[in-house]
Amino acid sequence: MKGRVIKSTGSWYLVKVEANVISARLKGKFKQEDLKLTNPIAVGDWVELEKEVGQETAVIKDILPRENYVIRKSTRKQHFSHIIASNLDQAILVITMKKPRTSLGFIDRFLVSTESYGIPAMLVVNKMDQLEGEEEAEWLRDIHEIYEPLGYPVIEISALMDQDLKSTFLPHIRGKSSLISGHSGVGKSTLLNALIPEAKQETKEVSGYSAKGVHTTTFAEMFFLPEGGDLIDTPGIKEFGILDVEEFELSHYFPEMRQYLGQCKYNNCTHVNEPGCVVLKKLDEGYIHPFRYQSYLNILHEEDSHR
Ligand SMILES: Nc1nc2c(ncn2[C@@H]2O[C@H](COP(=O)(O)OP(=O)(O)O)[C@@H](O)[C@H]2O)c(=O)[nH]1
Ligand SMILES: [Mg+2]
Ligand SMILES: [Zn+2]
Repeated sequence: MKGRVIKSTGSWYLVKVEANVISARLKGKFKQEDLKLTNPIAVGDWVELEKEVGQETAVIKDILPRENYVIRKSTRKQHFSHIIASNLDQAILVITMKKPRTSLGFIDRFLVSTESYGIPAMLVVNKMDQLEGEEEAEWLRDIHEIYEPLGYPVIEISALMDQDLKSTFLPHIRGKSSLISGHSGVGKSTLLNALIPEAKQETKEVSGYSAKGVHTTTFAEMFFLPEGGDLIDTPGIKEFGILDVEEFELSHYFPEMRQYLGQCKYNNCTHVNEPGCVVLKKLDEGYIHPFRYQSYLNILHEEDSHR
């Protein structure tokens, strides 16, 4: 039989097979794509399983090819990665203006990583009920002005009190498999509980100034929407890795630069200071947002230091 992994707890996996959830374990080793992985199976994987004789449990015999996946570089093993989730229709970043404030740089890293996996992304601004003052309004305006023209939807919600969650947010997630991420404290668990009462996720008050790191769980878990589709929560996961790229390829993951690629004088142009660079020209002309270009440079230099 075939099923989809909804939770991994180390050696046991919960697998949804039609309307049932079955505990399953792995037997044997699987050949994995080209990746060096610290975990063989991830939430979202479709697997082939077999009931164990005389038991409620099952054995996972095979993993079906992954349509896509999101990884994090392993902190323990060099050149190894940890698969966070797979077979996603989209990735949702929940962001907030304050408590905690999500920086544009963090948003850009998220979007570059989802671009590198080929997964569509959207931004959900939560805690709209707390937005006040001109500086905050400006942050929100920037978010809309920068990201919407690039093709990333931006929607505004108040997970804690939104009566309209079902009309504003649900249409974006119904029938899809969506990964939810964002800093700790932005309201991911609150949002899950509002949409899926059975999720019963623990929510944590954000206390103090930099309370970004209070984690309750560290395993990704899939929850099913009553209206169809699922949400995958990634508690404790700060950010994803970017798939390995050469320097001159990073701009492929910036939609506003992608359209000019191949037009620079040098075909391995990194758009930093090369003569005849079309990206730099478009930046000057105002077609590329300076904040985005700054993020591009930051990521270029960070990735460089990892080499
Ligand atoms: N004012 C306000 N507070 C919210 C909203 N959504 C979540 N919170 C609060 O923010 C805190 C962190 O929420 P939680 O769901 O635990 O965040 P998570 O770490 O992303 O899962 C909790 O105290 C929530 O009650 C919202 O829309 N408005
Ligand atoms: Mg949470
Ligand atoms: Zn260039």
